[in-house]
Amino acid sequence: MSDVIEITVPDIGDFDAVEVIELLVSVGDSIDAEDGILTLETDKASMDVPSTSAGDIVELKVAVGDKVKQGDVIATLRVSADAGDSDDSVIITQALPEEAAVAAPSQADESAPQDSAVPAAAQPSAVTITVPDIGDFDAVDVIEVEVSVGDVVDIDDPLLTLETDKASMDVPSTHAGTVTAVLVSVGDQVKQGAAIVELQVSGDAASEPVAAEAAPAATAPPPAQPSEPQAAKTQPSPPAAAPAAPGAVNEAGFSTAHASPSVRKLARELGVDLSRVKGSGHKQRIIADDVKAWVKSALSSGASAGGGSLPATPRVDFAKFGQISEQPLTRIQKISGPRLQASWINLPHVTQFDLADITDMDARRKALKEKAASSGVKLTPLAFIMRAVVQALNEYPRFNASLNADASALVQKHYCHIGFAADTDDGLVVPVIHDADKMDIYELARALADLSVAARDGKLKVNQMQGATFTISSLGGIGGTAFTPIVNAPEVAILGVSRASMQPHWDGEQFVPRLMLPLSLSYDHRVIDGALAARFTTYLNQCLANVDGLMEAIP
Ligand code: CAO
Repeated sequence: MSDVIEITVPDIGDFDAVEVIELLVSVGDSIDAEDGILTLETDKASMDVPSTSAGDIVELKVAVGDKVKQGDVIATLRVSADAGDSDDSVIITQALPEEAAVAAPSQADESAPQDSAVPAAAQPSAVTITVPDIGDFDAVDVIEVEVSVGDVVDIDDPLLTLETDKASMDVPSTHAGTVTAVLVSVGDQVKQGAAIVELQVSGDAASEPVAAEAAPAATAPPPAQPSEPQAAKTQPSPPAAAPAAPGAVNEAGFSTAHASPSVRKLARELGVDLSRVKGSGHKQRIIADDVKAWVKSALSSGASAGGGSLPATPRVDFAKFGQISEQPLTRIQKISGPRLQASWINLPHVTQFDLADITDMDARRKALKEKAASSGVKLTPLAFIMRAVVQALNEYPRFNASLNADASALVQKHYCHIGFAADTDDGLVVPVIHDADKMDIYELARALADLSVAARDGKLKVNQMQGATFTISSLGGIGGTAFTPIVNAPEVAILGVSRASMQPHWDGEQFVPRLMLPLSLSYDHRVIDGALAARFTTYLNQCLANVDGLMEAIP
């Protein structure tokens, strides 16, 4: 047996609408008495509201931006029966069964006798909907809450939308019922198992949950960085690190940083990611001087590197020169833009151009095309190119690697997952063909077609956009003779493919027509030297020219 207690706002003086500026805990967190639950801010001060007891957070009743006053319930906490604290600011409301998945009954149910003779299944009961399996993410942003208290929902109705750096997905309801509590707000971060909504459902429905699967709401952008919380864990301590750009704060790390509200406020004002600051106070508490020292050192290291913030492009009032209209960027474009920019700024890019003779390859493709089509496979040059790329990556594994978080070591990947840029109405996405090295031409062609359709229909699953080790961007179906693709960081190279054209080739005695494929290999010069890049494209050309080698069965 355990008690659930309510934590309320204590006496905070003569304020009756104080803003919640930070949540310091999440549902499921185990906390000690006196641990901060949230930070409030008036126009004069900010303050942490501590927990009155040790226990596990069952529910957060407020979100950042809410206004609260003395006595408002901010969270519920499950405490062991003997740990309950009878402090004035907490009220013990009810005992809960041990099953965490079943939520506390709503206020209206509290009068119901606990030992009622009616079988439990026939009574309305409360069900807590949790975040289903969403892949390897442990801090996913809630970007939309689609229900409110009082709404009636059916099974599979979307409750909220989550967004990772690669995709957004709806979390559907596993039960039909009436929403009695919404436990998350836009801007919260959640992980698998986090409680998000409480429903009042009929007894029968409560016992038959439907397995929920997060459904992609839209497809996602190309350059994929490692997930931020992971990257943050391995970030070196300052002062070596550069200052975090505004918006680059690791919120999860920030909220758990050991710092007082005033220091947090200072850090937010200065755009300092507290998760990267080392505390010099008692028990490594971060004090104001640590934040200031971090800023100073970050600025000076930026200055000595000739860096500092980037110069801004000119702001122009376009309307001064004629009529204008504005079209908002799509969600995918808003996500992919900063990623592309980050790669462009952080990676020293070089592009190696080459021309591959694909005359024989294309003749073979055309010969096989109809037969392949009769089995439902559209055989485009890209499947052959992908097979050749796999062979080249096998020969030059440095292209199938990434730098680690502090760029001190090369992480060699012993798997081969090839991403390919796909053009969709909403922007560029990069589906990933996993274990491409284990596929023959036909399997690659089928995977390409299936993933392209899913990308254009906005139906790519999260794992279909993760884990690429190398990316191909083909504009061959459209045109052009060369381009400079941006590396899909943290990968170290990307192959751009332009449209093949028949060109005169001198065979030593005469000009002969050959079908030539333009290749543009962009690479991260920190990892790959120009000579290696030229060897890679030369080898790739040989693979493309050796059509029998491309068609060989995969061992
Ligand atoms: N040279 C000549 N013809 C080519 C070719 C090449 N390099 N690549 C493809 N083609 C031909 C195909 O054979 C096909 O012709 P048929 O219909 O007569 O057989 C036609 O062009 C169209 O091909 P496709 O584009 O439908 O298929 P694909 O497998 O080549 O490409 C995909 C699939 C998803 C990569 C492509 O559709 C796409 O979205 N490309 C755009 C990628 C992009 O935007 N990159 C830029 C990123 S950087 O900003």
